[in-house]
Amino acid sequence: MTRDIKNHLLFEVATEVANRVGGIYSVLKSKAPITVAEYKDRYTLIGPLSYDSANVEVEELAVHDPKLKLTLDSMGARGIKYLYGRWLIDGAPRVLLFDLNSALHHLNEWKADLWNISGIPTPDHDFETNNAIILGYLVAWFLGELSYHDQEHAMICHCHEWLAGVCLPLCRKRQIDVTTIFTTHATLLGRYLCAGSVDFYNNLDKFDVDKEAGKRGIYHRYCIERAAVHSADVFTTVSHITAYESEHLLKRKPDGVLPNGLNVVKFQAVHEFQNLHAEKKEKINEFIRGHFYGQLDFKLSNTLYFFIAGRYEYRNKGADLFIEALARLNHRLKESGSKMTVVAFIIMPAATKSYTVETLKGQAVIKQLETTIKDVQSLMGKRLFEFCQNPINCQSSQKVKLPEIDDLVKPSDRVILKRRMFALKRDTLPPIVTHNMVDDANDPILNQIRNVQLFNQKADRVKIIFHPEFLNSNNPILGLDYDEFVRGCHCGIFPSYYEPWGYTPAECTVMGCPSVTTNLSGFGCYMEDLIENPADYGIYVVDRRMKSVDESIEQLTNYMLEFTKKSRRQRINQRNRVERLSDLLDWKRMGLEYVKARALALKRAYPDQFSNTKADNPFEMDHNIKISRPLSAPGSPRDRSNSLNNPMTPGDLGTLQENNSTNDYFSWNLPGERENDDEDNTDEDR
Ligand code: G6P
Ligand code: 1S3
Repeated sequence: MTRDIKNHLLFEVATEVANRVGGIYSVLKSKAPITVAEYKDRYTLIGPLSYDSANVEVEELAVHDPKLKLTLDSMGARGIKYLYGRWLIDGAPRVLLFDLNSALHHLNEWKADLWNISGIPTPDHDFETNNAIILGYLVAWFLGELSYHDQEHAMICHCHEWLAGVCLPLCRKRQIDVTTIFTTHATLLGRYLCAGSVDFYNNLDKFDVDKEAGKRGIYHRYCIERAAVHSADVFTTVSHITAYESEHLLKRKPDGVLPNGLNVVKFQAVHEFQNLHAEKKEKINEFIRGHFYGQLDFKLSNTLYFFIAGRYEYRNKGADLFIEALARLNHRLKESGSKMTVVAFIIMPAATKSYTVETLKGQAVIKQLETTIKDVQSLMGKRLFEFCQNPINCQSSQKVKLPEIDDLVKPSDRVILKRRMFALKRDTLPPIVTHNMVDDANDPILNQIRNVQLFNQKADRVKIIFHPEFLNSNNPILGLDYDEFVRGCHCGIFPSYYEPWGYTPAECTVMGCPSVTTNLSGFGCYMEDLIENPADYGIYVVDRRMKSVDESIEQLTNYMLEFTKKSRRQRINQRNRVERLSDLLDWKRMGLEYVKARALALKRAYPDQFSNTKADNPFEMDHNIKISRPLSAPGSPRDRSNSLNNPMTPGDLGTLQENNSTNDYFSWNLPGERENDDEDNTDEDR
């Protein structure tokens, strides 16, 4: 059958559509503007309907397209409930959310079918898998009906993660006329194995995958993931390192890499984001004054804020390495008599009961002191005014009397000031953790802090604050949203062991905050591939691949130590350089990889409509150019890539297995976009 491939329809399927859970939500949401710009209403995101989040994130729309209406009416007539609408985010993409409960009565029938067609077993008690099956069967039902009613357009179904992957073997088995893409954002086995204590990367080719999955009780999930991988027309992942992992654990070499981008909002002038740093740092300073009340014997102007943030996966996200390196840094700073203090924040949500009394008290006593000082200041101002305007104090130009301190600060003021200062006395050390933990004694982060004895002692040059909850601006002790907090900090430290991509250092980059990442994270590898020496641009890559654990910790310690030796001027310069890399992470650039994947999917389904020369493979490229060291007023990295015919994108570093023509399929620009608008890269040393 001949379908219109140029005006094809695109469906992206995921469980995090209009439903914030983790990284995939960020991918879909931040990518929406460029996908909608390319597809308009030919793009629809499909997922399960979560009433709580859909109520606030989705506006219902009437279904106007007659073929879509026929399809949905027919499903509706058989009891399937859904919400069709507009996701209220930038780009406002269309969404189709299925109420999984409305199809629950089909579950056993569909499980039996899945077993019959693919031999995938499904135990009763696994709620997540049950939902994945219902979603998969509903999507396959929808695509089957739609491709029957709409025989004009080609269709691409792009599924993210195993939870949204069940429809793929079904589409293949039922020979539904759609072409499919599967993207894995992490492998099931990879995540489980790394969280244990295996030497993962050196044994990737040796794992008995079925046995390992069975041992961890995830064999059925693994089967779904593997079936999705092998039935998709195009298989992709988010980084080269995860591509390598997928090849071994899922037994298919990915066709390409689709790295994650961000919606980069650039300021008109460089100094604006520098001002924001100073403004947000002052907010963190306020918190620190409260937290360290009575013991603030270090200068805030000589204090650096480091942080790690993310899901609480102690080993996978590198919290273990971070704490050990902080202990070594503390030792070195003390030994060298450094005047710098490092406050290290750990922002990882864990089960908690409430804020600790000591944490709340710290903020309260400092606020009281501040209020009292403001009151006394105002009284002193009035008294000073009265004193100066009184003619007795200025009888002639030779006889001018200026006020003594006692004329301005009265005994009652002294009493209240003394009371406030007494309230600042404390016998205890400033707390390590801001909350009462549900399981304090067994918490891995707290136990590691106990091991290395970083207890916020006076002599310590490294202080630790563990905030086991994500930040938000309504937080009573540290009232900042996460992005404001990042802007106020000096360096993000993300020494992950398992990190298919890693949004945290990427977010730091677009906000002009230097960061530490690793060569086991997709982001770190991407930066190493693209930039000759990422450290020059404030991206420090810890080698966790070729070095022993001890050597990696040493490298991280040295990076942090070097950072503490930088002057303010050097830190300002470095922030400018980091921020200049944000174009590399913009979806306007990263989105090209998605375009290539879709081109390949169409080509595999409709080969006759594409040319077939090797040079035309969209994931292959002739040039491999690295961004060189920054000059004191360097051009934007974009300058280099713009000199090429095609801008270099991450997939260009990989190889694909099949020929495809970039010219066949992608040549698009966002409306009103200029190619060459570098203007703000000149004032580094101002
Ligand atoms: C920004 C501000 C400067 C401030 C600096 C502090 O660049 O524009 O006015 O001096 O931040 O930087 P620091 O690294 O010491 O926090
Ligand atoms: C995954 O989420 P995670 O933090 O469990 O997907 C993210 C989006 O692709 C990715 O950035 C991250 O590395 C993966 O690990």
